[in-house]
Amino acid sequence: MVKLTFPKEFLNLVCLFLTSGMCITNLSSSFAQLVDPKSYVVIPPESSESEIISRAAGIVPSERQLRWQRLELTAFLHFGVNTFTNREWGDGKEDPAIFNPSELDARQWVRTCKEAGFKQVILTAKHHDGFCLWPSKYTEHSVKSSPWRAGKGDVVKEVADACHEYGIGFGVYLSPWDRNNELFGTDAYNDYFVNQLTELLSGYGRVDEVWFDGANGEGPEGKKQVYDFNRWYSLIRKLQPSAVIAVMGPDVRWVGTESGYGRETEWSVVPGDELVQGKVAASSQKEAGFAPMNMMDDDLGSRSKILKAKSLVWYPAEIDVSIRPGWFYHPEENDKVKSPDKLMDIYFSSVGRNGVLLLNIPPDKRGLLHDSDVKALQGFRKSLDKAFERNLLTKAVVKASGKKINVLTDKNDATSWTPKASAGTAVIDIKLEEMEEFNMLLLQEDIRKGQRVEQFSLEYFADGEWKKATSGTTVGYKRILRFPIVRADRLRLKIEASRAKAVIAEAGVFKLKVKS
Ligand code: FUL
Repeated sequence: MVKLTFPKEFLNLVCLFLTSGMCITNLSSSFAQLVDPKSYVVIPPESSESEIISRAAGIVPSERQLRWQRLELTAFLHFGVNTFTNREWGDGKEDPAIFNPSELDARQWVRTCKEAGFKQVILTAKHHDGFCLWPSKYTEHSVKSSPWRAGKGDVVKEVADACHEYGIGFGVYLSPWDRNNELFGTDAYNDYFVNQLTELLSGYGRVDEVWFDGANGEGPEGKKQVYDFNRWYSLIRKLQPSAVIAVMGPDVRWVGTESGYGRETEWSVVPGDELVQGKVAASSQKEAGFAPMNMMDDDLGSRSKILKAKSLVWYPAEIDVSIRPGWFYHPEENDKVKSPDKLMDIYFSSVGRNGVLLLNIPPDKRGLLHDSDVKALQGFRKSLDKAFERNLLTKAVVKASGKKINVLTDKNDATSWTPKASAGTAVIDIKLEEMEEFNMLLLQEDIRKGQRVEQFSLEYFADGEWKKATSGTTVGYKRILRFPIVRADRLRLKIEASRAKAVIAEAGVFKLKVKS
């Protein structure tokens, strides 16, 4: 059973500002360093519902959050001593001699991910076992004590170089929990951790994401570690200012499940107390036996939730899931790799629900992505391209209040349409070139203006009347809805409720081939 500790300093820091009622412009520079002022607002006591809603509608992502959201597909690479012991969690007692991949090729990992459409890769530089995939100066428990490349190898460097060569983002997972290091459970461990972070963030070029998980177990003799999160965050902002800090961090929120299925209603603007890291730790994986967790509240940011909040923050959801049952490679799972159809379903339920997908593809003992995983990724890419091949709106006449709108199909999420009337509601009329069958709707808000849409629907005209094809609540960066196939040439897209004027960047209607 893993005991959890709470990062008190960060919690105190957040609480100080959340409860102080301070106006955002008065925030101290240390807090502003963590959370961009335009991504956070304190709600003055006695605010009316409409004041709170309008403040919520005005919160926008930081530049680093916007870049991250636009990636849509990111990949996780779990690799380390567990790959060689066939375990999910190592105990830190592994002999480094077991780490000896015979054909390690980080370019194959990165190329495969890139060809499948993944825009960023995150490597487990150190998992809970404490074994470092780079030759850290601060421990002997690393690749330098292994026979691999005669102790001269550096997996972090090979992956970072490959990402930079192929032009995709690079991120590191550094486990705060360390079952090898004897300092764990003492103040000196925070220095050790800072030293390791410094190596990773200054020796490998640009780093785009730093991922801290919520697991925090016991150290030697039951010692508990109080993590100095605040110091770590400041260091990351200093050394890699454009990197997002995810999960136990202020930029990216763990969605709350490892199943790959996000919420139907997913707000990126949530109460500030979602930033309190103890909450994340409490719902994180607590034992090595891997079982997908499901600890999701219904929704975090709808009116009923934000009307009670003392502050609001842009804190978007990342959805992590493994392509296999486990996070690390196990040969007996080669026939349990998720199929392209399953990956498509996950895509629709993560990227299509205002999230970023973080799909884990673990390299095998050779140091290569296994053929079963490569094939699944290739099939996924093919299905994805096919699904979005033909947007029926591209050749349609799309109008609102009698005026043509052209920006919704320009494949540019930085151009947008907004209704003239100040009310949140709007109707977009669509006339297709000819009668068509369709079963999928895609919508995108221009989140640089905030997340606003609360209710929308798509209707089609058939048998002399308007009928509902589908409806939903939130849109956010991207929303995709599948529905039973219908046939029509007239459609209308209704924005039925919005926190302020909707700002729609993209829209699409497609026919998705569904296997019978
Ligand atoms: C969890 C870890 O305990 C798992 O091993 C895995 O790394 C997952 C992504 O995060 O907290």
